[in-house]
Amino acid sequence: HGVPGTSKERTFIAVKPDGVQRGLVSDIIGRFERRGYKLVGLKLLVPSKALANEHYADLSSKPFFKGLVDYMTNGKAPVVGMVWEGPSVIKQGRVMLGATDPRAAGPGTIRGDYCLSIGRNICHGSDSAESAEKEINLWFGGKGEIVNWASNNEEWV
Ligand code: FUP
Repeated sequence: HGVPGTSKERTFIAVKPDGVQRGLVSDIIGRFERRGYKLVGLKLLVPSKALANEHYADLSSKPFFKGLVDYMTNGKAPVVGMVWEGPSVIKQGRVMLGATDPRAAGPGTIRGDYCLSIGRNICHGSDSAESAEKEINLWFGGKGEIVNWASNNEEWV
């Protein structure tokens, strides 16, 4: 899924339940659209425990792991999962999200503009080519869930 280092690079971005509850889905999608990235995957779901456990497998030994998985899966609000494509989208997606701890996130970033708590930091973005590959397969592994389409904003006059 995607070719890192090219215009076909892809990353997994999610609006977490607090971001959906707060009505920030359109803002977050809009920022990626206006930047010029291409939306190639989009779904609304309450993730299963199995999905959230696998998504955060690297953090399974952390004290906040159980609370993190519960917050993602308890169904009080769903998650919006997305795959975005374009040049340097993995790195720039993280820049657009801002630091994991919102208290360190700069103004103009999603977290820097909208939140203060690390445990409710609104959004997720893959942190490397390896995690993008893993997360896209995990969240969008079904046949036809990613759409390859030709956007018209890849070359300006
Ligand atoms: P990120 O790659 O930005 O998602 O950051 P991490 O993988 O380090 O953390 C994943 C999620 O765990 C964060 F989005 C929020 C949560 N977390 C906490 O709740 N407390 C912490 O001390 C660290 C992370």
